Amino acid sequence: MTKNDLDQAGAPRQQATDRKHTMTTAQGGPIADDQNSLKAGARGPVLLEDHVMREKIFHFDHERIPERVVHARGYGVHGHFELTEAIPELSCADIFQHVGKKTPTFTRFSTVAGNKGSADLARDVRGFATKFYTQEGNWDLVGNNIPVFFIQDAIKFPDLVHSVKEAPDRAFPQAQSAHDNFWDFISLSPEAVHMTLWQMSDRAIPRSFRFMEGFGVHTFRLVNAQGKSHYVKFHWKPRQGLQSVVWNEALKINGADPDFHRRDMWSAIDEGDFPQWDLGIQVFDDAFADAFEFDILDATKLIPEEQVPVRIIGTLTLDANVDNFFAETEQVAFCTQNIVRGIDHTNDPLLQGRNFSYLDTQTKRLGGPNFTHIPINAPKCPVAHFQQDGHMAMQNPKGRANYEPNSWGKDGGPRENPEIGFESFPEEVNGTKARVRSETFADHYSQARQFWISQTAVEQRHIAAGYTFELSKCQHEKIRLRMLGHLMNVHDDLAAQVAEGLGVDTMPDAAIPARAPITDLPPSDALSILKNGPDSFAGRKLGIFVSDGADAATVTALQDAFKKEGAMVAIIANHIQGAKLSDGTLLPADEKIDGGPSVVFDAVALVFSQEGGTSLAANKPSQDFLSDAFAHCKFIACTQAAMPLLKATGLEDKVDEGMPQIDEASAGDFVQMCRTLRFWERES
Ligand code: HDE
Repeated sequence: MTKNDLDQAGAPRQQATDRKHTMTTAQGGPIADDQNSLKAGARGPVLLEDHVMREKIFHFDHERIPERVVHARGYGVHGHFELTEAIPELSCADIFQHVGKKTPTFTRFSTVAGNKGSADLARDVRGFATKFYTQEGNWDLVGNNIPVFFIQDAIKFPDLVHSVKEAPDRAFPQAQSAHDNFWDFISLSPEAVHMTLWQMSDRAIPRSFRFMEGFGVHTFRLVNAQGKSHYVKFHWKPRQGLQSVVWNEALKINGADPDFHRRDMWSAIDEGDFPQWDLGIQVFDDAFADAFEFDILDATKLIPEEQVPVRIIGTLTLDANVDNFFAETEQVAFCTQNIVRGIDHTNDPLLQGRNFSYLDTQTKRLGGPNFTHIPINAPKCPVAHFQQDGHMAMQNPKGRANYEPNSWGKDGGPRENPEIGFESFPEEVNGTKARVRSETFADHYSQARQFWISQTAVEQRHIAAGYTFELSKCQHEKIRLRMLGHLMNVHDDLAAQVAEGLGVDTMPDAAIPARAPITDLPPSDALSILKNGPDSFAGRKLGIFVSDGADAATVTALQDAFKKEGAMVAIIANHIQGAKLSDGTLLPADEKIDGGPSVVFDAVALVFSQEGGTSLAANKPSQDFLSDAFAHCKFIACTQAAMPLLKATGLEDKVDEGMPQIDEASAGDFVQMCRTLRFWERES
């Protein structure tokens, strides 16, 4: 380093040697010194004249834009949608016409309640919003990972969100629903009961964005070229299969890696393991809608797949991370009213309210009406209109005409086009103007019960435990009991388990239902996570905990077998520099044991030498690693030398079939075992 590379105080300067790499001001002026402000004398006052420093700090001061009111914490990824089955008979939308057609997309996953910096594993609904840049304009499918919603009418949305977010006086709790305000509101809003069963299930703590479903939630319309309409519900089915974590694991992941979900998505895409979802449609007509037990405009209800099968018509592949988080993920502006010809809205009062809210909120967040000029929001098809000016306008009409009709002929700018222009489905509408809720929305418990009876025993236990945990965080008994009164209308077993969990001896009165629940709806396998798991370990992560002297052949065999399966493998050791294996090689570690707890892996292997195993047994993080993996029903492969650690953790007599002995020869068997993801038998 020459003297020229250091500033007066000895700090290193990195200097450009050509114009291309030269740092400039926002006005493009090259900057000579980015280390020091302009002063009157070396120890003198800083001068107001310093335009370089002032501009830099001014811009920094304005870096923040309002975070989203809900769904503030999110993660966006580029991709494309490919049509695998054309549906011109149902919709004239451009993207649905030709098999093989690829449409670029941008998808943002999110939690709902937490602020922008909150932890990923909050118990919460996940947003699943996709912008399709179609040739006939942008279509935004702004959905969630749960197919129903808490409320039926948009006018209640601010109340719902206020109740779940931090209380105005104390500004906590944030990013969680386990508190009085939330359950107070919910227990006074019976329409929300069905959604809370989903929210208390492991659906609300997904293992990864890659392993969850997505749903458009509302009933939409598909309209074909002849103007014929069908109703439709949209589904995203992950090709990776469904998977969630367990609650105790979620709590610990939030501490170990609050960025768990975004890191997972980033790493998978970075490594070329592109997640895929099939787009499915449930299509039905007025006859079905009239015969269906519930109102198809009620967003607190779903249509069981057994009643209307999901037809797969295309695949979404997420294949590129963003270049800049702010420019893309933060500035992307999803709007439910962004629809294209061939897709239309219905009268779902929640959807109608959303169609106002999203445009309104983008104007506030992004500062003006020209947010469609930002590249991530700009359509990738021709855009022509007479909208002009406003904050940060990038594209204004050219030429003299900025109105229509005009008599300037070809120079007169764009004209309407009835041939390809958007047409609303001409639904007949009449009625008395009134603030009412349709009586067909009055059933609040039947589908909640159907959801409950569709779950495996493991999942039912988790749901009851979810309610127990959350309601135990409510300090007011009346709220706990009021909620219990609703659960009694869902299912006796659920109510009994939660009552036991809360320590309630005398059951409260059941809530009075607005309409008597239907108690004989059949179970639906599609509603269970565990019945829809993957059949491989691909996309999952194995943690191999190695000690010094560990058998190199076993480690290599595990690495090879799991990589062949399409899984990720991480090495954990007592030191981040790595462990010296039996063959004398140094295997670098991805994590030091203290920072690589088993909760961030799907399965683990303990590959120790005799000496290494004895010394690690006394180490608290190693004990936690094993005892958590055991408690969370993970598959745990152990070398014989892991016995001292099992002993230290109190597990020596509890070794079960989910804890096989591992050596070079059995690595393949361990992969096979891990395909079922967890050894649930341990839990029961
Ligand atoms: Fe949203 N919702 N929402 N929502 N929502 C927003 O829009 C709103 C609802 C959903 O990654 C906001 O840009 C109202 C249902 C997702 O950028 C806001 C109502 C579903 C995202 C808004 C609902 C959703 C949002 C906040 C009741 C599932 C994140 C910032 C009528 C189908 C999109 C923003 C992203 C975001 C309003 C209900 C999904 C305030 C009024 C139901 C995935 O406009």
